[in-house]
Amino acid sequence: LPYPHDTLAPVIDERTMQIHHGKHHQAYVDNLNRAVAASPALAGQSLEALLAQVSKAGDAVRNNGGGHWNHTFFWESMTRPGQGGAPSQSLLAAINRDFGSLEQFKVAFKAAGLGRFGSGWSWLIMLPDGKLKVVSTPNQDNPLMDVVGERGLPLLGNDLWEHAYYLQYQNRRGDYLDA
Ligand code: MN3
Repeated sequence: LPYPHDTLAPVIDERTMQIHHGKHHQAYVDNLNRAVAASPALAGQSLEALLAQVSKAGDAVRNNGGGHWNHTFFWESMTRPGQGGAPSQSLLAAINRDFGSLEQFKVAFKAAGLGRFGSGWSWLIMLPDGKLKVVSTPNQDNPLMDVVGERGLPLLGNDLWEHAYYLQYQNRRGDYLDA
């Protein structure tokens, strides 16, 4: 974790971070290592290479490789409340072009999070043609995988699993997404 467990409070509380990073994310890492150790053909590849052809790698790599990539990206995307900056000029220009405004992007991103039934992730991705789009994936799938409907480069991702917010927000996923 690139910061102490209490860094994201009060948006994400310390206890959630301890369990989420120390237990959930750790389990994805441990299970991915087990899957790769059991299948020599998978060894020596980057995680991104595995995910790009995850349909051939099996469910253990899909679920746990996705889990490891998604959480690493999620931790690195966040910082202390109040210290996050505005989008860079080029990103903001692309957001304005494709969503109308930053506010309209936020509405779309929240709607994707609320619309995901069960567990999964919401994403802002860049499509191969450079256009930005909001999508959501089930479970630990992500837009780098060859099993998802719409592939693209993730620019932002949000964890929609209850373990990401339940201690602090209980059933109020919308409040978590707003925060
Ligand atoms: Mn999680």
